[in-house]
Amino acid sequence: MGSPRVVIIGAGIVGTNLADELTARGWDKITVLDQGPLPLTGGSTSHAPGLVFQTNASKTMTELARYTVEKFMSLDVDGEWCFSQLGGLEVATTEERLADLHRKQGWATSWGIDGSILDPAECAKLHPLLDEKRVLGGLYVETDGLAKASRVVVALARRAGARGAVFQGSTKVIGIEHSGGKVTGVTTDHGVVPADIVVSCAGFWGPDVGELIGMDVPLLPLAHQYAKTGQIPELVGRNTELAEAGFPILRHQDQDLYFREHVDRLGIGTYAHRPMPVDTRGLTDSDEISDSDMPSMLAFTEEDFAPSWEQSKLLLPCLETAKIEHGFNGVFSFTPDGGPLIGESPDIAGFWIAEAVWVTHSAGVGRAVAQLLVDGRSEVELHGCDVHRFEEFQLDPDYVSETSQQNFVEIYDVLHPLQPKISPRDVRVSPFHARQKELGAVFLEGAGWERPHWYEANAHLVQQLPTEWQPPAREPWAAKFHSPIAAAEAWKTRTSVAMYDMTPLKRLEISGPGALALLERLTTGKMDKSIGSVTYTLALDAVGGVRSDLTVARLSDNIFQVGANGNLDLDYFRRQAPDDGTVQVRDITGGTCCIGLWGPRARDLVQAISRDDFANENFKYFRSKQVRIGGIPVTAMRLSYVGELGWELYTSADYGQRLWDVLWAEGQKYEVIAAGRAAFNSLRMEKGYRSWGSDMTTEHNPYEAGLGFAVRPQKGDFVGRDALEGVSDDTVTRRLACLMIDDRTSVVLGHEPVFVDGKPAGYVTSASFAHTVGAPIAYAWLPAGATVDTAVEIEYFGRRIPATVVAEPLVDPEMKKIRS
Ligand code: FAD
Ligand code: THG
Repeated sequence: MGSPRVVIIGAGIVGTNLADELTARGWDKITVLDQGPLPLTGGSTSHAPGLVFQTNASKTMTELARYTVEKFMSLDVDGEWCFSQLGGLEVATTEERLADLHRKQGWATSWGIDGSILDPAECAKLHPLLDEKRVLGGLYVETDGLAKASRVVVALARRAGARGAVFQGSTKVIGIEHSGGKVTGVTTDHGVVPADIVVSCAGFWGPDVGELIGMDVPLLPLAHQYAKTGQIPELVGRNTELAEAGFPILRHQDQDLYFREHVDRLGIGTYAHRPMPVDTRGLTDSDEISDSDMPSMLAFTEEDFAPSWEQSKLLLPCLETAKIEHGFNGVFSFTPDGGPLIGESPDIAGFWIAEAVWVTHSAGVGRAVAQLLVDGRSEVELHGCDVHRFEEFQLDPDYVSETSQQNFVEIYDVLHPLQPKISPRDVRVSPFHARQKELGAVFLEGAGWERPHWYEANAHLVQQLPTEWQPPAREPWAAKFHSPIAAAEAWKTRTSVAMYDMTPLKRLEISGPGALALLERLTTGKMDKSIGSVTYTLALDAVGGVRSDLTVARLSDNIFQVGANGNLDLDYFRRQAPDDGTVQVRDITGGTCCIGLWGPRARDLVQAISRDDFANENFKYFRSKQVRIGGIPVTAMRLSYVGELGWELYTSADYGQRLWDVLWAEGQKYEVIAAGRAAFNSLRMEKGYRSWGSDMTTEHNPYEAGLGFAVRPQKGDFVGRDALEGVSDDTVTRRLACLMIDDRTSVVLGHEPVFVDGKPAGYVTSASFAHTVGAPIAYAWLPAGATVDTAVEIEYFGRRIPATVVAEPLVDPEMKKIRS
């Protein structure tokens, strides 16, 4: 048998890392093709200055970077270094940035990277070219440094070559061959190369290669300026030609700048200029490459650099007498959300991409893709990197262009976790949108949907809040994109009744004679139940990691409605469905809509305008029914993510506004309100309900996540079942724990490190003010030993906030309200 034949398109830092990682796993039929000459192909890697700052808000990205450092540290070419661990220094020149560096230092701690906040004198001591007076402080990460990208590709090509991989330059892929929905090889300008698997690592040419096979690759090539100065007297004699640099790599994000040494010169990179989209059709042809002329290097536009040059001189006064000697506009990839793009074509099996990857994450991505191909699963959790995370409209080239340019502009900005997208907006609106606007909804965007976070129409309720419901004032950061109106909306939900727009919740219809069998195989719960049953269940991966949590409603023998978490679920069910026509998987989100009608008075309200029976005996918890409400056909499901009596009311989009209106009109007798996501998120946490993607991912098994109750091994075989044999609540070593903040006022936001006995022990996944109990709470991953009543500390902007592990759920643990 042997290993499959793999063609890798692109011999940049991603393609060579992948070849290395695959051959390390014993795959020996690897061919790496590049249109440019080897080893320097003229792609982005050929001139990358190679700064590696590992710390990122994303745990995954930080882990990919950490592995890259570790791997590159172990490489050399004839004794010459591939990674120089000079340390990384990010300086602050504004109070806002200094605070943000504290927040970032928290992320470093959360993800297991050592970082420290330095005062100006310490910064200047590490990097004496800095003007100490301009700097308020810095974040120093000792393990950051410089990757010598052009040498790494040589080291890796040699190693992979020695293990059998073939590297072939000056060979352009001009077609992808496939038959029967499977890839069979590539066509090049020198003929066909057969393959069982093709991985495009074509960098910013990704969309062009994708087009060969009709696959959307949502990235935008953008130019980014990099310049080298002439000789700097202060650097003369400091660095050898080999070492190149001695000071830490440096970032000055307040001015969108970064710096490194090139022996006795300085290199300056800037993102302060206008976004400059690049059309790959206009680039230098790959067979005419030289050091100064290659497709990824465009002519320097000096006027764009001028303000950055002035700012550089202010931070590094030694530049005042220096000149720019050489500059260029270098090309690399940007994406709508800044993440990389990894995944297999939805249509042609065996065609993969790994693109929009920085040098910083390249080895991590190479390993992840190799693991996906060889083992079917990457050890680093990848949902934020999966190309199928995007909704269909997000693949449109104009959308990709606009949002990727926005990402370029914001690359070093201090961004709040709730920061709203500015454009495009109003891409997807629910049928209730007009009514929501009338009620003064404050919308934030998610997956293109306009989602009310709170309603200004409820402002008057804040004055009516009973004392115990009055929320404490928030410090400015936690107060951003938040309103005390959320407290009033939470109060009304728990004491009266509220309408929540659940339309953006991803909904799939899985139907056909094979639907039941598919769901039985892919989920942890029993699916062969009566019509009208609703099941909360999990989809696991092969090793028992949680790939999603779902609700499955059986609407008829062969029709199931699945409440899901996002496009990855759709992609998964589509791929897993048999291709014999016995199962149809349809995304019904946009054609339908949903109102969550929740609160103690929900039944009274809905019963008043329906002839169907909503009494507890006849409409039990976790059941669904086809009903009519105010004359509108509705699929009602009795469940509630906010943990109250009530229903999710689904109807087709055309009836949506009418359904809202009839509920609203009758609801006036019951003091109904419209409520938004700020309250929603708080209520779901109080009730102990997890949010997939933040609280748990494939990294965690159900027992660790507190979801063991949803696993039914006795039902028979399903994906992940065997892997969980012997695992239980008692065997896990870490757990998602609920924390309550002791001072009852300090709200944290997520990703903060948690300390047990003064040592970093875990991190916050989601957090909110729990209005019903009158205290901020947080969920956090902690060692299993941190049981109820354990005292912990959460670090927030450098401050330690005492908190305590509490028993959950905090609200209605006996399910009295929700089942009444
Ligand atoms: P590339 O190196 O571009 O490789 C893709 C390869 O695919 C190319 O060799 C190309 O010839 C080949 N190819 C494309 N189409 C075909 C085809 N049809 N047939 C055959 N071959 C094909 N990142 C950092 O982490 N730190 C930094 O400090 C940093 N600084 C940067 C500064 C500048 C000025 C620029 C431009 C980028 C910088 N980057 C940095 C980003 C980094 O350089 C890139 O993200 C990275 O090099 C991309 O690697 P890659 O292998 O995906 O792409
Ligand atoms: N509604 C619907 N589908 C969904 C969500 C939703 N799918 C995705 C996401 N949200 C899933 N998350 C949850 C989390 C908890 C519950 C429902 C959806 C829930 N849990 C009960 C509990 O833990 O007590 C389950 C009880 C049981 O299994 O009987 O209700 O919001 N449609």
